[in-house]
Amino acid sequence: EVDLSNIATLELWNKIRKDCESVDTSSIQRSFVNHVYSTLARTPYNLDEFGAYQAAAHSVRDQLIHKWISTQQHFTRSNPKRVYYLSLEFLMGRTMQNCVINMDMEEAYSKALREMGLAFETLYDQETDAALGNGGLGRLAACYMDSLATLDYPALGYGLRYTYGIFEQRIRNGEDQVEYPDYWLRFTNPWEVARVDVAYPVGFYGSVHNDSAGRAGQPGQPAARWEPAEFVQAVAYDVPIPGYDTDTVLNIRLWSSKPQRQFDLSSFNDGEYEKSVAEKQRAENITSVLYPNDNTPAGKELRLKQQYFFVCATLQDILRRFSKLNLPWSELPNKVGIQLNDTHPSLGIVELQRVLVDEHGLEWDIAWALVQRVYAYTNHTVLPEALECWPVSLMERLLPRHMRIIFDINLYFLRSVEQRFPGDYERLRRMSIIEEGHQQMVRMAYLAVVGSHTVNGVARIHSDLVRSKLFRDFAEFYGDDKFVNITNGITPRRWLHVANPQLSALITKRLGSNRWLKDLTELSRLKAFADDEDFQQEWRQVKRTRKESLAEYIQKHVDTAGEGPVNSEALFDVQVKRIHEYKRQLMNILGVVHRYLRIKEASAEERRDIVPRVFIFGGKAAPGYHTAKLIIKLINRVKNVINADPDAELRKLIRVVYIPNYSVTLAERIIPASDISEHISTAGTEASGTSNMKFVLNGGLLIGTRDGANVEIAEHIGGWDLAFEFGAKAEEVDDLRNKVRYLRPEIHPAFRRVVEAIKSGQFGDSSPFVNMLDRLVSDGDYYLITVDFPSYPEAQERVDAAYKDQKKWTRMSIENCAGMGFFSADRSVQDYAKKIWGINPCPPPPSK
Ligand code: T68
Repeated sequence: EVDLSNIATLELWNKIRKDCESVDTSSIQRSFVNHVYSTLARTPYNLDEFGAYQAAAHSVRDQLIHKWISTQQHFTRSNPKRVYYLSLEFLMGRTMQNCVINMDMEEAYSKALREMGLAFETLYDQETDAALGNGGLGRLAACYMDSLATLDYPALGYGLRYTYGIFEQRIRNGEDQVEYPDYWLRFTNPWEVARVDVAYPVGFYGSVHNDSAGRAGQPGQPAARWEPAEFVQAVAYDVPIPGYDTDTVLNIRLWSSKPQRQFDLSSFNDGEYEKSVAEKQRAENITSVLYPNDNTPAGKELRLKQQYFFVCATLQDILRRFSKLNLPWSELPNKVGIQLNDTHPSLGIVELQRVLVDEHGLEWDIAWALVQRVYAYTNHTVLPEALECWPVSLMERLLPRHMRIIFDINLYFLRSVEQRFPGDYERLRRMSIIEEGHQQMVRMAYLAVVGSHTVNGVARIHSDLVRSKLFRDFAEFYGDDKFVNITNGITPRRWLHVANPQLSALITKRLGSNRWLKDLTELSRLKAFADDEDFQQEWRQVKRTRKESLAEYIQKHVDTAGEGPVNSEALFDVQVKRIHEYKRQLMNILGVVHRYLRIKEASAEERRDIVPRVFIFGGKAAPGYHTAKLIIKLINRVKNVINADPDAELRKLIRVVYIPNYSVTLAERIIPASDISEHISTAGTEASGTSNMKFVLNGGLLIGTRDGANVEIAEHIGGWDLAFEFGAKAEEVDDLRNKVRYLRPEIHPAFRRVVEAIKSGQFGDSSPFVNMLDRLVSDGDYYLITVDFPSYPEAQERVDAAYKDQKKWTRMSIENCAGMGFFSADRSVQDYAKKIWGINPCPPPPSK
């Protein structure tokens, strides 16, 4: 222990710390040089760009950690109610640039390093993405942490520190996805702080011992003792998250699994060396890899282990913090709010009940009332196949005590339902947390609903479906108030200021300040300039610059088989997102074929009228999702044929690009370069979408269905006149599905022609695709591609027409951007804070 009783000693500490926090030029230079020598053991003579990045990163990290410690101390002293955001995914992307911008140190670093012969900005590209997420759900968690920090909320993120993030995608033979491991920690990660001092045991398997009355798990006498058969350690790694223009730095705590002991000494001494090491392997397996499925549950034992490992460690951490306050348990919901990012962490509900009842001796009902007041659940999908269910048999083996608790939760719950609806057994069957069948299953979404005080969807249309369809019986039982909407949002710092500095600067110049970065509704003032000629020109110039830069990236990094550079004068049409049947990339590529066939047969005169287009695709398919991989193959086949068409004039009018390994960092390059982006899911299937917001914020227009957040985006920008809408409405979908399935309506000739062209072998051997295409025209068109197809090319024609009038197009682009204020993640987290968490900002005291 440091002896701080002497005032002089304390003052010395404070003075030195103040020095360390200084970010004047010479302090930055000192810190940088110090890291080059003592962290990296290098010198200016052997320092490459990556080394320079590492030294700079360590120097920035030092700054971050000071503010982070101050924030955490401030929270501890102020002791507000905190919210814990539990997510199995955080899709962070890169950190350094975001960090120096949020902390307002970019210029200082730039200047300091320039004097030393280094261009700070070029070092950003050396950083590997932290890609511990699949798609929208993981990126949403990252955006929310940025906003929570910016608004000084007392929040803490919890997640898993996977050794391997989302796989790296490469395209083999110019057409097929192959997956490579993403070993992102190869060169260590400067943005985390290993907390070997923060570790908890986590148990699995084993048996449950009845209490003395021999009625463990029985109503009225539920306490029992669980004796796990296997233990691992959860070790904390902390990731500091700086807010923008504030001293608040929040924390994301990621758990890594380690063995209880390095190896089993007794087997070691018995000469069983391999066995002694195997235990270490088994433990480390738990957080080894992120499951690469989006909108489909994995159903694997290891995934369930991950989920329990996560909530068990997290709750020990949260309850340890609470216990330091010496408050009665009744205070728990006044100090702790837990947000479940989908059902993935919903075992936390059961775990908290278990800890309260079995370990702290609370009565069942008292404990359960507390649990329900602590938890809230965000639903991200209504697709039935995407809802998590676990076999009771698996749960019983891995978590025997939890399984009994779930049965009890269900029993009490169904009794209360029966009281309201006596004798309605059909209702009990529908609402049971346990699904009966040849294999009993635990419905995690129902567990999450029953164990939470509030359930939210992520866009208005989605929340309506959650209330009226997915959880209809529950809304009837609990009342509508339990089900709320919080429309998703994105952080304008990363998605405009960092990703598109050119547009950010233009907006700031025109608005006269950068206040919009903290209050995005300020953008509405741009509307006044939508027709301003000078402004329009500058606006177009930014888009041109970004398109040229993307064209350059494609030329350098995407295998274009000698096709030459893409024409950055063409209209850039982008669809980048996870590949899924409901997102209908298949419809997009069929539309591309349709356009290609039309151009092929067009006369020279007709061709003069055609707007040149570059179709840009990107996205990963879950490795086990056959149809998604087939769609990637088809896109690439079509691409290869179109781009190699012997008709050079045609090639000027249409071009297809598949950008491999779509990621946060690639999104930051691609999104600012888009003229039009595609959000074309079957109405009622995309919960929200968040890239749609990113595209529009960057002045891109939308082509889309009335689905997810598209609906609200259209409202906020001033109606569907400012975007390109087509397709069936959500209310029509059920009926259309029945029609397609049973009555087989006439298939549109244009669609038939496209399918015939593919089947004829025009895009190579068609045998891999025949099944997929035949299903569409028989009874397998679940996502209604044949139904929406005729109106899709028609909407694309409206896009072309609008693009020809560049003044009109630019006005639309400006008005689109001006309407995006509502879609800031700042607004979303404020909604959560008010409607769900009941927490207030806890800003740091002004620094002396
Ligand atoms: C997405 N969901 C929604 N899931 O599809 C999207 N799933 O509409 C929405 O905007 C976004 O969430 C944010 O609310 C996902 O991204 C997953 O990635 C996922 C991961 C594991 C298991 C299931």
